[in-house]
Amino acid sequence: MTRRTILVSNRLPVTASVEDAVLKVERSVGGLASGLTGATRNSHTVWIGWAGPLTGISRRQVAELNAQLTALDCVPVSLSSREIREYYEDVSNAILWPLFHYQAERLPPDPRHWSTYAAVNARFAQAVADIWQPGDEIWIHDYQLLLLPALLRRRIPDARIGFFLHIPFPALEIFRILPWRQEVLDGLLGADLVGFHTEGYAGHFAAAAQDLLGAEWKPPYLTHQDRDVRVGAYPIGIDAGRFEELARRRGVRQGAEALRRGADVQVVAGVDRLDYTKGIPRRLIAFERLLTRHPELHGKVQLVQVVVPSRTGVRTYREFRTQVDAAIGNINGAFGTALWTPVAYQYRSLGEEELAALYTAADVMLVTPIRDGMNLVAKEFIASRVDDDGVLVLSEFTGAAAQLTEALLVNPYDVDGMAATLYRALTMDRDERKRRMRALRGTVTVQDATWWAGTFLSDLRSARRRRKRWATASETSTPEEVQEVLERARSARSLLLLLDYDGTLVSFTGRPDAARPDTELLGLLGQLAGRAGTDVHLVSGRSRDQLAEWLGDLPVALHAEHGLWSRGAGSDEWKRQPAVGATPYDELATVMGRYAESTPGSLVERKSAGVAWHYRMADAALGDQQAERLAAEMDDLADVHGLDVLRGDKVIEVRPSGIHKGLIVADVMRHAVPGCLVLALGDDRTDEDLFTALPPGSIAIHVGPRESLAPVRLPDVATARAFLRDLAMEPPSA
Ligand code: GDG
Repeated sequence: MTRRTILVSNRLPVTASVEDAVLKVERSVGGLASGLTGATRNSHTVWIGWAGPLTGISRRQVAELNAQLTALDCVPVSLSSREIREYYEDVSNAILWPLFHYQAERLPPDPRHWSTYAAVNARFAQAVADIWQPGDEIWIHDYQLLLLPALLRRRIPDARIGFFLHIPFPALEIFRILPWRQEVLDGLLGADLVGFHTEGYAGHFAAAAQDLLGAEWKPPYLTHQDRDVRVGAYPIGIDAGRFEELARRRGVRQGAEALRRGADVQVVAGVDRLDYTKGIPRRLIAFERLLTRHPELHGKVQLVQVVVPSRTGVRTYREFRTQVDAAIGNINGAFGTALWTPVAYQYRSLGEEELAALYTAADVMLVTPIRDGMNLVAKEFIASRVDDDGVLVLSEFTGAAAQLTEALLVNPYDVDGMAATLYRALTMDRDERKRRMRALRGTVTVQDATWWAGTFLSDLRSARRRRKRWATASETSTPEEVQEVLERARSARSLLLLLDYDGTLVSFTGRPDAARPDTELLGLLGQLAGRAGTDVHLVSGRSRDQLAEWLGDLPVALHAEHGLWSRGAGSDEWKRQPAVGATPYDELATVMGRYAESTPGSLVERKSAGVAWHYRMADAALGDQQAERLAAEMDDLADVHGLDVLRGDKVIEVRPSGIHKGLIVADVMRHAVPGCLVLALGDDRTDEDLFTALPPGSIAIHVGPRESLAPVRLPDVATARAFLRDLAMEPPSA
């Protein structure tokens, strides 16, 4: 089965048009689409989203559109015009967009239509759930779908869900303004991985989740309501190769020449969607100030400002256009001559060659948003500069500023400073321009779209997941609490002890076969087994042979390989749990073998119903990193073969589904004295299965510092042994 990546975004990456009554549908190329082509080579991509407004489309053409979309692996979500108005324009673009860009004063006085936003998110959840199959990963995009991760988590608890926010995540004091802040956080925390462009945004999100939900933040994981959510920075990249290729085309070079109109005029370029976040008015004032301060530049410099129409349905955007038009008119009116227009203004979308021509013609690229998630224009300009020339003036309030440190960074609110920096850019010497541009090109061509999508998906696949609900780690139990449990156990007529071995009775050693029981332990187990009315069971992940060799002479029952095999006290005969499937040994051993080779100190252990990779002896950081990767790779195999992937203490074990330590409890209880007290001791996640399966009234004791369901907690192996020694001994007579 090929893995599928299901991408979900408000808009499908298609451009549909009806020309001369003929319907045309094309998949658009862009950062996301092209990045994914590179990153998902081994998986199949399906895209879910809205196909866009298609006014004038006939009923027959709708059917045709759907057929064409299917052929492009696109699944349309249909939205009514009311839904588009309320979910897309009113909530997404008129509330979330300004607030997340720190424009709180632009919020409507009475923010409304959250219910439509939630309903549309639910519709997207339905569309995803309809096509999701086990093994598929889901990658959700952007602020229109903030509730979708949790909605999907509820429907498909096992799905791997990633979310990426393309706009900034604001600082806590701004985010708190949102009336639906709680819903947004809950919504995002349904994902396994939440990605942002910068560490700054990721930190803001983590701060909000801590402050408003009480989540716990141990980078890179946020833990809330027993779920771990990985949070990180994944700066989006562009298809740099495409812009390099465009820049080399003859038509583009000619276009650039035409724009420059000879070497005498320096071109300053601005390319933006018409949006108040892009900083156009302040940029215009800065340009005007440059002309005022430097009359020698009159006739020698031209700002080519392309403004791409955007969100024409939102009132503030229409008003904003009027403002920009007027500002440009004023500059041209004040400074222009019959031969020179200071600002060449184009309110339209350019073709890709025209855009590339402008990027290559520009002496200076002005990218000065007052806030911008990343800003791709800055990166596209750099990628187009195959001549290693041109200066980028970049606002420090863009996500790109965190990455493109060789640009001339400006504070767009400091208009004087911006004018001075623009002057510096226009007069910068060639060596400095080239040095800076080469460094910028290094970043943009390496951290491109494929790198971005690849890093995100790889982290999504290896994000930590918990299988069950875990109680939060707390302090160890008080001496009084321990004493109370001890008394209960002592006074029970019959006692059934279920004891884990490694980490509970013996401390961990580098090699698994070095944890042989010492004489003290053998004596202690013998004493416990000899205690009146007491049955002792050892429940371990180890092999039958090892348990038999080490503990086979004791009158205790043994349960090997997490309960797959059991033998009674004093018996030599192992019984296998019925109904446990086969293991694809070779496939598992081959994959683990690769990790063993690339992780010095780690080793592969083949068990009778599984394979384990141990990395206790490996370098800790490398081992943990490799373990995450291996576990993710194993998760994929697990879906195909019906296997369980167990993340133990410095071990990843894979075995057929359905084997866990809890399995033995029912069996053991069938043969136990009715009414006996069950006392279980364990230290790792595999023991949590045992604790969960215990009959009511049992005592679960957790050993060590980890989180656990067990209400009683002992700090370490020594204390656990001391507890058992106290139990084995008769209480001193008063
Ligand atoms: C959001 C975030 C984040 C522009 N004019 C023309 C044209 N464009 C293309 C550019 C660029 C894209 O539009 C604009 O991307 P930005 O990144 O600048 O801005 P947003 O649209 O606001 O995008 C932003 C981005 O998501 C990705 O995560 O960087 O921060 O706001 O690709 O080339 N393309 C053509 N003609 C034009 O006239 N063909």
